[in-house]
Amino acid sequence: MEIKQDFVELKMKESATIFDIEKIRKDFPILHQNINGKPLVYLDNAASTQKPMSVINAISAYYMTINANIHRGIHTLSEKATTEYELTRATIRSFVNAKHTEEVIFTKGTTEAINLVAATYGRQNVKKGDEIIISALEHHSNMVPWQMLAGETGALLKIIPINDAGELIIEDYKKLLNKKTKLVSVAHASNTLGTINPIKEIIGLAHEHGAKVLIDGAQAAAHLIVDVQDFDADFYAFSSHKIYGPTGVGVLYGKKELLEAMPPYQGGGEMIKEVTYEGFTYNDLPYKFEAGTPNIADTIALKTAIDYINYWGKEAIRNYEHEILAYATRKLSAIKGLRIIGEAKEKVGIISFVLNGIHHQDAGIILDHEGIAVRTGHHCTQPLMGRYKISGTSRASFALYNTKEEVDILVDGINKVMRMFA
Ligand code: 7TS
Repeated sequence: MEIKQDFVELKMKESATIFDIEKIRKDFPILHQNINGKPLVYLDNAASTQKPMSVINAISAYYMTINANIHRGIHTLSEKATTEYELTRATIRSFVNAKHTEEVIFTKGTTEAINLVAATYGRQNVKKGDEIIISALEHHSNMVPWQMLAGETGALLKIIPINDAGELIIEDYKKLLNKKTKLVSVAHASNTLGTINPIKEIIGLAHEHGAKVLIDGAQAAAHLIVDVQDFDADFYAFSSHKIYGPTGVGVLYGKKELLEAMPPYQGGGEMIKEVTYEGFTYNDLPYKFEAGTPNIADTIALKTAIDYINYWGKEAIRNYEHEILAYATRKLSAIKGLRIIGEAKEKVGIISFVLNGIHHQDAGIILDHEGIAVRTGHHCTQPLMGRYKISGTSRASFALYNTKEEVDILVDGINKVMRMFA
């Protein structure tokens, strides 16, 4: 409650004064430590973000005060846990602007959310000769489930190509669409290139052909405004651990009429209405898709993570991260022998780069010696590496707590790598 009041007051002021980077950094205890004798510079946020103290506290508060199984017990603790758990669902409804709370399904993460759609909607609706469209920049999580479905059903998987900057070629996408297209599944933002895809246009075009669209929002949910009704997305998936929340929780948004028509994903407790020795009937949404005891503590703490994002405001976060991205792009571009992979006009705070004649793994190890955490490798986008004829990249990815000073440390680190291999 206090935070909400603060937020309203802060909202009145200009965004520069709202976005208090000193205070934000203090909220993340993990940032204040030395790694290999150097202050930690954490630039692997696309893999997983760090957690503010409020989220860490929410997890222990749950176990210390209300731990009990949900939706089952009549006793007080069970009721309290259920209320808190369902409060996260309601918070997510508003976070993504879904029309109905029961359109929010909890999963383990983005990966499970996509697999759920492929295994239920996919198996029910995709037949031999049908077509599924994904893009060239998808994470393996938004590629392999569709390859599996295509293999199982005899459907054809088509790929939207990208230009050298890493942007989807929409004219080519239009040519891939036809009345056999059943599903289109693309990332809101690329984890390797940072490209923000024009998802509203992509969805609109698919709908003209009667196809449904899943948006993989793993790299967008913490950084961009998500409005599933405005996008007209049929499905939207994201992971808690990439939006300052705990690991082990994800979200699948789906349009109510689609979710209602889909068969359940897994069988077990909670997803049933009635069971006899002969069979069962499904429970209502959203429980139909939530068999078994879920990750209660972390789901409850996810609400705190969303409160944290809302406190600072998505727009302020986007503006700040954009400034860091622009600064880092300028600084890294000036390094001789460094090539940025992914130069789309619209990007989230992700910069992949290769260094002339230096393996990304060697670069990563030396940067780690300097206390700098970057991700190296193919970033679960192996086909995309093939598209650029490289084996991998080093990737710096930014979150709301990163600073220009940290970018300067990264630049010094890269210069050191270059000197060592000169
Ligand atoms: N989709 C995208 C676009 C992603 O970036 C990731 C994870 C996933 C799906 C899978 O999410 P999960 O939470 O289910 O694992 N991306 C990364 C990354 O870029 N580095 O580590 C994980």
